[in-house]
Amino acid sequence: MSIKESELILNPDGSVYHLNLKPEHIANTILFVGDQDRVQKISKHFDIIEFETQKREFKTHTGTYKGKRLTVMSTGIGPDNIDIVMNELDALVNINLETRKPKEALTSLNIVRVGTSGSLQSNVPVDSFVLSTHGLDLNGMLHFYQIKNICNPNLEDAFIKHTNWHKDKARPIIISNSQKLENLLESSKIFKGVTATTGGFYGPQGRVLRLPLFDSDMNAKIDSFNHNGIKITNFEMETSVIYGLSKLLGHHACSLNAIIANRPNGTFSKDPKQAVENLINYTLTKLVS
Ligand code: R1P
Repeated sequence: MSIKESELILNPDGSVYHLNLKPEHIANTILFVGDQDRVQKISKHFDIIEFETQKREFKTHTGTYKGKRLTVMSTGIGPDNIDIVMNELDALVNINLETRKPKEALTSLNIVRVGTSGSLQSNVPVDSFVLSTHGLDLNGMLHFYQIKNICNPNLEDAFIKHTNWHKDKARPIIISNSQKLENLLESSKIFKGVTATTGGFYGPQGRVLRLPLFDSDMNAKIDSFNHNGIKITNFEMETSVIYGLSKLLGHHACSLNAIIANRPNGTFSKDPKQAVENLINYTLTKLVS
């Protein structure tokens, strides 16, 4: 059965609807950044840029870095955008866009997020890097898919109990990264931990401007979670859904985070641009090592 035009929407030139990409436009290793201005901050290091496009917040550059073909793409902010990015990227490699049928052989992409993030632990300071061993999904988008095989029920139950997670909110899901990519990207210089992914920046991450929170103790409970040494290190807005959809679709994913804020200490990086530049250099060096 071929996938209907309303379900897999293609532009008149045959590219996928939101990303504006055709299969030949992407490399097997793809760097995700939230900010569209960060795409150029990565591709400026490339030997050549062979392709570039942008539609809405989705900006893509493909080229080579020290001979390795790479794509860098901005996802914009949040889990909802990741649903679009992951499904359309997967369609580019695992669906024949002419017959609109899934291909028989699976192509697995390597996806590395190069993001910014807020630390939840006072000993994970601003300007450090965190590699996300797991994504803790506090958002709920993944519940629209069949996620039974990618969950960690024991760890999730421990988190639900510790935080007294309210039954009316989506059940938190904890999804692991790609061990293969962690092995490639880790080093003794960076922190590792569980990254909590929220569907908002203010209330969902415990920030109060004018609106009171549903549970004002939630950040303190997240900070103090410790299950056999597994702790939640940082907040951001994409990792858990990148991990979840990558696992479901058969791709490899790992998230690297430049810590630009420390929530318990109330501090913010004096030079967040430099922190991001340092993480970009770290990531590119690791990818060709
Ligand atoms: C919020 O300011 C945004 O910054 C973080 C969050 O995940 C969210 O997307 O990441 P990026 O800097 O990669 O966008």
